[in-house]
Amino acid sequence: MQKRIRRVNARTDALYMFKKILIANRGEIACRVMRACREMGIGTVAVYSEPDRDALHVRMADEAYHIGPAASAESYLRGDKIIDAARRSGAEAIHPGYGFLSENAAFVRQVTTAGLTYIGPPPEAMEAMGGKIFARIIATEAGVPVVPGTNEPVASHERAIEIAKAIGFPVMLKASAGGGGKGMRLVADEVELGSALDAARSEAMASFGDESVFVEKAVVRPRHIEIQVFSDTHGNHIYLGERECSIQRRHQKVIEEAPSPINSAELRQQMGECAVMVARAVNYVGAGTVEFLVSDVDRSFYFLEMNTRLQVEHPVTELVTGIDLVREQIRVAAGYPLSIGQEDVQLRGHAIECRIYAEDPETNFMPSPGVIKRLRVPSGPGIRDDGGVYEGGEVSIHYDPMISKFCAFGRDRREAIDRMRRALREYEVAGIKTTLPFFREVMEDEEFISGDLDTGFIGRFNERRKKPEPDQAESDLAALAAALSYASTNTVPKPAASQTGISRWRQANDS
Ligand code: MV4
Repeated sequence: MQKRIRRVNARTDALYMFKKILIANRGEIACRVMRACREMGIGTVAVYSEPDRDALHVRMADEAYHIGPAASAESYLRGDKIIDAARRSGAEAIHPGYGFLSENAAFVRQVTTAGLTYIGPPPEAMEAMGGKIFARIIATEAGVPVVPGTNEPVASHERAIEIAKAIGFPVMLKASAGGGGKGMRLVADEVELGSALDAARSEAMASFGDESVFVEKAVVRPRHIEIQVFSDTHGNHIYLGERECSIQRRHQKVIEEAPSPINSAELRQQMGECAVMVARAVNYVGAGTVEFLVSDVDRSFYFLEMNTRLQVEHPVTELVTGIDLVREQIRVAAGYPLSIGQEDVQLRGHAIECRIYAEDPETNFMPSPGVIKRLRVPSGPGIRDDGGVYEGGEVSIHYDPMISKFCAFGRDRREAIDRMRRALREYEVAGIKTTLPFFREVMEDEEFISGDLDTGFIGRFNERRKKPEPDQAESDLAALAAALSYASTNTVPKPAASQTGISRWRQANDS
């Protein structure tokens, strides 16, 4: 029986609370973290690159420090500059947000060596979950189901054929150092296996500098369902329900919801307890997400990976549990026990999130940077907009072109969809193209409304819209056109020699 968690109220507990936190990020997540700090009476420090000088997160912060030029490698990825800003500002803790340095164990060690508190998991937990094969081994040893396959890389065609025959086709080849689908190949039979293995290994080497590839049994028509876990420094580990994240485009989540439409209390408990076993196995601390593949055939589920950071889509979990995950992150980092126990977690209603981007759905989602000439964000019951922009502000071509994560909450999925439809019609952004029209169409789509989702949804939806994804070369040309048209009407700093608009955009979108 998990020991009862001592409930503490931040205002009465003798434990210390930070007075000032530096947010080592930008955009909507930096603004989101600052809102939690504000509610807790904690001072906020922003860091910004040159193009972000007038960004919303800089305006919101109590103080802001310039950390470098546009290139992330010279700014938001420069741990030394971020720590220097923390020292100069007197910040006692650093919140990494997501992306950038949020899963960089070396940065965590730099922060703690500098005498600061890192708001996130210990570096050892990050490292344990960073490698796909090692994560599989840990999950297996924790008694969590993983997809049948190998726990060591396969190097020869013969070995790959031997394994594939043992587990049965179709199989999935995956890069050990990879993620986000890079270096992944679905193989239907023995004839394709040799060439697929060569292709997967060369892509893995090109993407990650590590050509090792392992083999798994392919889960047919999988759903991507992930469990939010939370652990503190007192040995408490809980799960906060699941998120359905099967609607993805090029392995980037587009729409997320909580709970999953397959919403089974039994499946939730089974997956939640498995997720907690993984967290416990790596002595996790803080907010984490354990991803699973769920077979739409028999609801069997398999551990995919664990993300050792706060996720983009955390708002849908907050909406159905009523828990502020960033507030819990800050409290746990300051040494407080979790403010709730597993028996206190109750899910209520249904939440849907749309990731609204400055991209043009009519040109295969090419970036559409520029000045936001008009911005009207809807409100009303059950609406939440986690935005990082403002009217008159600019969406930079240098970073992920997210406008906001737009959520609708209802007593059930039907009400959440109705609310999202109404609100998306009211949402106005002028001066740049956005993915709003795409989401308005999805909310009318019968397959989406049915809730019978799997990772193939976007492909089928585009077919229905008669907008199949053109080949990469065509979309590269469109990206170049978008970048050039933007450059012709705006002063665009010369991109770093190593980066072009296309590769920057692709890095942001294909990671
Ligand atoms: C799989 C799979 C089917 N079977 N593994 C995609 C990236 C990485 N998260 C793992 N992925 C997959 N792994 C096996 N054994 C199908 C996918 C997959 C996928 C998974 C989750 C969300 C979207 C996806 C899109 C395509 C393929």
